[in-house]
Amino acid sequence: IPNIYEQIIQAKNNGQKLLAILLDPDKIVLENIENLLLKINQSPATHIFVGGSIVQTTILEELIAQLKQKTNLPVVIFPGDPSQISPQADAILFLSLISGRNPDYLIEYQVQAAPILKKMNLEVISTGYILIESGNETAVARVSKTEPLNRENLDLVLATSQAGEMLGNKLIYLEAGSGAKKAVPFKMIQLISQSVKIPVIVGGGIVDLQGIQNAYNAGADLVVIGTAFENNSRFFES
Ligand code: 1GP
Repeated sequence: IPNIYEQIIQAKNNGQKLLAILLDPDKIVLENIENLLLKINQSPATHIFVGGSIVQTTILEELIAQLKQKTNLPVVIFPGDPSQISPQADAILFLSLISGRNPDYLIEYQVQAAPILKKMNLEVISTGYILIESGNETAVARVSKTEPLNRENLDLVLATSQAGEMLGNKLIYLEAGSGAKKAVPFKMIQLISQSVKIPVIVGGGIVDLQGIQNAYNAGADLVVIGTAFENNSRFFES
């Protein structure tokens, strides 16, 4: 079976668009998990991302175990920090927050995580993670203590994405931040997806099906939906 990154590349080559539901372990009530799993299985999602800026609960392992048992979707860790690594998942986005200038999120956490990941079978997918200004302060900006890139400054986002690709990242993630007021601009997605060869993930502040479609039309290969599905498990039925 092809690994998760190979599947993403194959989908990109075939023009097939991907969709990830982001589950924040802090916001999941395990008692309601059956209903959640049902909604996920009925949804068009192709991936489940698990993680958050700060995860305080201990349900991470139980949540991933349930997801692995009761869905067929690949479970990908989208970590806020090295405490969110679990050997039960299929892969991890090995993020470097390249829009910011906080060394902890550029290299320190990666140094801490590397020996842990070496002992596991998790597929490691290096990802250039780029935070875009979104009209409100999001948890990523607050927790990482970094400034998002100006949403008008296409040149800087472009140079950052290109640098991310040249550094060997396998994915570029354009992130407006969870609960963003404004999603990543159409023109920005268009420019970046035309300018780098690697797949582009887009997320943050997408609240309806049209928003997902717009991101795809602009060239996004994978769209991430967190808050909208969290608030309404029938989101994909609308
Ligand atoms: C956050 O991109 C994801 O990392 C999803 O954001 O919660 O706004 O959908 P939302």
